[in-house]
Amino acid sequence: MKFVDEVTIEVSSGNGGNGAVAFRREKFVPMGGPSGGDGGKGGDLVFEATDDLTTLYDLSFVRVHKAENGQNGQIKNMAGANGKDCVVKVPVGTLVYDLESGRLLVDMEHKGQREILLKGGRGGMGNARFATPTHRTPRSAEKGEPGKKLRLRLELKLLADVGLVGLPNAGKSTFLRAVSNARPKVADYPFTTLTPSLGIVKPEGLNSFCVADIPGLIEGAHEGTGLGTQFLKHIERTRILLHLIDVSQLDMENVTKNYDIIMEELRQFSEKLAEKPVVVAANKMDLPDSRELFPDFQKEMEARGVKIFPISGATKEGIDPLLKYLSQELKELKTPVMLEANKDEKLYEFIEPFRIEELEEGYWEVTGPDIERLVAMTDFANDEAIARFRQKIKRMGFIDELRTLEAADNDTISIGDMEFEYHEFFD
Ligand SMILES: Nc1nc2c(ncn2[C@@H]2O[C@H](COP(=O)(O)OP(=O)(O)OP(=O)(O)O)[C@@H](O)[C@H]2O)c(=O)[nH]1
Ligand SMILES: [Mg+2]
Repeated sequence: MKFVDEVTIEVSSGNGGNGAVAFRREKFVPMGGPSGGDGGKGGDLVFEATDDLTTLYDLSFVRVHKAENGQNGQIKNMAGANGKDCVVKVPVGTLVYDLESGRLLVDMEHKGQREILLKGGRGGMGNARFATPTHRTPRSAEKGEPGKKLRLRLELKLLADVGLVGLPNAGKSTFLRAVSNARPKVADYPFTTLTPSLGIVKPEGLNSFCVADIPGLIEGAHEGTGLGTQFLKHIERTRILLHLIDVSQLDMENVTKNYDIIMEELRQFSEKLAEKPVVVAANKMDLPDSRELFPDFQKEMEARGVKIFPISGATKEGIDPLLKYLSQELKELKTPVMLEANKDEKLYEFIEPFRIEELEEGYWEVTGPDIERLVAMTDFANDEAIARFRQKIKRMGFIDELRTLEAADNDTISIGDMEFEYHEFFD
């Protein structure tokens, strides 16, 4: 059974710290050598797949995740501290999409898988790095590289953790409504439920999990009686079966017989299903007849080594201990096999050369991560930094490209947040 749990979040990596401009102070020397340290690296934005989570429920509360910025460089050649990474934990089976383009970025398919989604900005170099034999007192440093930001859509294709089985009218849909956000139809006649539905259960302080409600089963279902077993395939990949039994209208003999009927139908359908851990919930315990019958039924089930809980989907009594038990059992069981993600789509990458486009006569827009980063990291209030900037863009082949495109002296060149006139790249 496919079920899509979805959430939109915003993530960013940390900015790199700025490089420092500083000079050594020595006795009787007013200005010693340059000693500005490098800025620290910004923290990475990392995704980690864990099987401690089975839904995206927890992620719907914290929508913004940001790694720490690197600290600025310091005097005395001290580098700024690196920013801490931000690790976003997601359930195994989470698909990470870029919200804007809709592209699949990463498929978090293995437990423990870690992916750096956004790299932190590089720290700017301090002025100590720019000293050369002919230029001993550089007065400029590099600014830190800005972190990156993305809006993501997370999609979890999961299988239900718990499958509800039982006779028609046992109260399966009522139970699902009582414990989750799902709203399946409930009515006092058999075969009310005709299609499966799923709900996410979030017991307080415990891991959330997913429960599937399917149509009721009756004797002979494996031969097609009632709605047959066509819906059992939906719970074949669940991890625990919760067998609901209405104990309000039966005597001891019939209640165990009903239990056996369902178990036999499951076995007839598949060995795999029959091998799953089964928990029994004696339902409708709010009714007096149920309370009378329960102690004997409990003994019988326990004698067979079956875990049993008295509950009422109507009044919700007894539900908390059951959910707690299921949540803990699920934590110990292996992760189910997840659905295959669409492997054809390309994974995320940040490799594009710069692109120059003449938006209108004399106005050029330049895009590309390398060149935008260079602009962001240059301190344009500083002549030395500007000189370095000019050298670098020349080496990138950027000036040649503009020349080929026949940019004119007073044309405007827009890069990132800055606008230049073409001649400024030279004089
Ligand atoms: N008193 C009492 N009635 C309940 C309880 N749970 C369910 N019922 C009633 O039992 C009837 C059947 O409930 P459903 O939840 O539709 O049962 P179901 O197992 O989903 O039935 P199908 O979908 O037909 O297989 C409804 O009239 C419910 O109101 C309970 O805990 N106590
Ligand atoms: Mg139902």
